[in-house]
Amino acid sequence: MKLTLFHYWRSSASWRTRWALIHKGIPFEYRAVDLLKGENEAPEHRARNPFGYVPALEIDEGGKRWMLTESLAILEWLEETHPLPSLYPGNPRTRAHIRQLTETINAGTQPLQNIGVLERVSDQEETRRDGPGTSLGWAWKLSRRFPSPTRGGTRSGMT
Ligand SMILES: N[C@@H](CCC(=O)N[C@@H](CS)C(=O)NCC(=O)O)C(=O)O
Repeated sequence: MKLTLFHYWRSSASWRTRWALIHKGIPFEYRAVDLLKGENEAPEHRARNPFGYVPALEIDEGGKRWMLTESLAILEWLEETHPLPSLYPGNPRTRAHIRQLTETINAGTQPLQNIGVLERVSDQEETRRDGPGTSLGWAWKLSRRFPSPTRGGTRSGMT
């Protein structure tokens, strides 16, 4: 089996897949997709992932190639195909907390920092231009715009 990871060095979603591959000692090739140059919008990357996101893992099983996207799906596939060393130490309660944290980051925080989101929603020219460099500050502001059922209807859950 040959694995090729399409990634970007500043991408947190890419980072967790690189970490898992290295933690498990699985050989793979890197192929950089420069998000700041818009290489993720190119047709060849859209063919790998129609959303134009990284990471994307190409899996070549004896000439039969398929793509897997979504970093958490990649982690789960790696865990099932290469169980040791596990990504999830401890007991079921500890593992549940690890999954809780990953979900908080993956679904609740990271999407607000995406270049595409920043370009569309920011009312600050600097934020639109510098995107990831100012994204945490912008994510904070954005999170305060939306009501949250868990915080008395005044803030989002991430604050
Ligand atoms: N839920 C996806 C998120 C992937 C994602 O948002 N990747 C970002 C980099 S961390 C990206 O490719 N952004 C490009 C853009 O916003 O145009 C995953 O976990 O793989």
